[in-house]
Amino acid sequence: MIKKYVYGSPVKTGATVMEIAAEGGDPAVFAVERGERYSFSCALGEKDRVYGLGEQVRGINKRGWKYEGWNTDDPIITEGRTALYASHNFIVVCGARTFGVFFDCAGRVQFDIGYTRRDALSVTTEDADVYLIEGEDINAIIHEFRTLIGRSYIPPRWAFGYGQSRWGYQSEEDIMEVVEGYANSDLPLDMIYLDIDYMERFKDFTVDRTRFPDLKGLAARLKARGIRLVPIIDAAVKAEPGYSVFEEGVARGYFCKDAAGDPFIVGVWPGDSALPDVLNEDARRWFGEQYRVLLDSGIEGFWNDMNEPTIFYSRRRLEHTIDNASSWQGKSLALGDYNRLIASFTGLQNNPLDYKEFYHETEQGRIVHERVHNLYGYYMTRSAAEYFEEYAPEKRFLLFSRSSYIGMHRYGGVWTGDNASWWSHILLNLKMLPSLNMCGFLYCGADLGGFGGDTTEELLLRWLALGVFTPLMRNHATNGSRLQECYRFTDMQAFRNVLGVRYTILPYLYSEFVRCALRGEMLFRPLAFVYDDERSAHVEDQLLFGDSVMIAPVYEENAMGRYVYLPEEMKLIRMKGGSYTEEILSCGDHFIEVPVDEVVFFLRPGKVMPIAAPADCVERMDGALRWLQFIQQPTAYELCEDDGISPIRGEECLRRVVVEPQ
Ligand code: MIG
Repeated sequence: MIKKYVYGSPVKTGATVMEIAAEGGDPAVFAVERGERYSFSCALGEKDRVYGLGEQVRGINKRGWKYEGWNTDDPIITEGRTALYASHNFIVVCGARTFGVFFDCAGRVQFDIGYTRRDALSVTTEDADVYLIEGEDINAIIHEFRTLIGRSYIPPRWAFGYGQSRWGYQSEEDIMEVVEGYANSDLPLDMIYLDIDYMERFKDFTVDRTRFPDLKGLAARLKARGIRLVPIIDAAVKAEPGYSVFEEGVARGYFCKDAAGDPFIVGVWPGDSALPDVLNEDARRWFGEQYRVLLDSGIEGFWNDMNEPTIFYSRRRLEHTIDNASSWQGKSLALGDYNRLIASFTGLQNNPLDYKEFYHETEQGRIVHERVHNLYGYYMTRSAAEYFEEYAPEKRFLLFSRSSYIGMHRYGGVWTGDNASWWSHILLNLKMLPSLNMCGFLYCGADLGGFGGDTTEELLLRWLALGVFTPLMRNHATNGSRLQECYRFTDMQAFRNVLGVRYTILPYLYSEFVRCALRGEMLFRPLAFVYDDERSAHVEDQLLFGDSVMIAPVYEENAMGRYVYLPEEMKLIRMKGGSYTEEILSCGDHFIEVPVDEVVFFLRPGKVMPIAAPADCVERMDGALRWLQFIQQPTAYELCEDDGISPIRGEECLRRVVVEPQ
């Protein structure tokens, strides 16, 4: 049951798809205070757990820390952070009383979940629609919430293959080197990503002709080999006379404007740039249409970046800062002055004051950016998705974004931004999966191998052994870091084994994904959502993956394996490429040895899992199925059978197959 409460006059965010009449009064679970902000608080019982918040730091159980809904580009992702690239303001309090609550507010939202006081929860918002969701148990509540926010995005089937990316591929030669590197080492590849270097001086929707003389030809040649090129699009458009996207946007008034009505100029990769006003319907349509030049070149997938939106500096603040700095010329600086001078420059990036200085022209009137900050990535991505639908209504496209807000899950997926080649980030990747799923984001993944810093062969292999389960499986790294394409390392057979598992389990991954999207279920669930025992309630490093499988990846360096808790008897599967061994393990704790060239997972009793033979790309899989099973009687499985490309409209694509015990 969902109840809606309205505080102030909130901006309509587009998060939900159901009209619900507002209740009077306040949600009974909270004490509500009205001041400059609204504050919602309640007690937390000793055993209460709190789930949700989608893309965030820390645990699956969010209790014990303070978090913020405020989309932020900051590539140092540590435990001390309170906000990442996305705001997913949905939580479920689970315990003596179990309820879900969604704070639909596009401005800053603060969550204090047992931080100030271990026994109290408090959330503060600006004007907001607040949805209280009650149900039989946590799964029912989440299902109800997913109905409220609408069906999740389903990418084409090829987007479930393995992809290689790197910031630094400069030219067609670089791309071909990667493609051949994978082919020569007999490693699979479905996607290769183009980062900002393919553009002409970082101008969106342009291609550098000297380094990529024939993008269309390249895309076609790669596609013939089963590989898709997936270019990046940045939020801001270079402010350059003669550049048609900029000139047209200015002429039509489609960029965000300052108080005087001029385009608000920010510095990002191309230098001075303007931000398309994606919250304005006409501007959004226009920005989406710009993707056409790349679609016409045969491109079928995109990743949208810098859409928090990131501001390295605003023109105005930079000028002011430079003036201020020059006023120190020839003077002696005391340490305090020196520190302030430095801070005036480092503080230019994503300065909160800049977000107060530009406006959106929306159907709901002119709105200062700060109030709708968290919607920018959502609407940038929506602009592309809505245009794709118009461009080729009979086709699904790959689309994912760095920044997001709930509601965007209907239009695209997410990657979780600039992680690092740290062991702790494998675990962080795992912990984010169920919370993202709760908020509707099913197509998601982290930069495998780590974005920042230098990876190692072992770290990459272990991370891939988690990545084989995540819908978006992409190896990506930053400029200047150690090269981390799989073929750069020594033990090729190990990489073949691990990547091969992805293709082997693909029929299962795809079927589970589509079913979860169609029915508003979670692909990754914490053990606590399925098992009632006290131990399961606290497991933070294992997950249910679909309905049949439990995963427990290794996330420590030089580990021989790891302890795994089995809440029930399960069948241990050790998989290398297309081959596997099985062993039944009893309920309880087990030390599982896991060599780096192997992927392990656990099949639940009464369950089956469709698998295939590995191939070098999704399109070349032969379609023959095998079944892993741990059953005593004939068991039904809902297999997704479609062409992998056409839009999925309903459950017709799911076919019930009965598997006989063997
Ligand atoms: O300021 O396009 O998160 O994946 O490689 C950095 C360059 C901009 C940030 C993205 C990352 C991408 C990088 N981008």
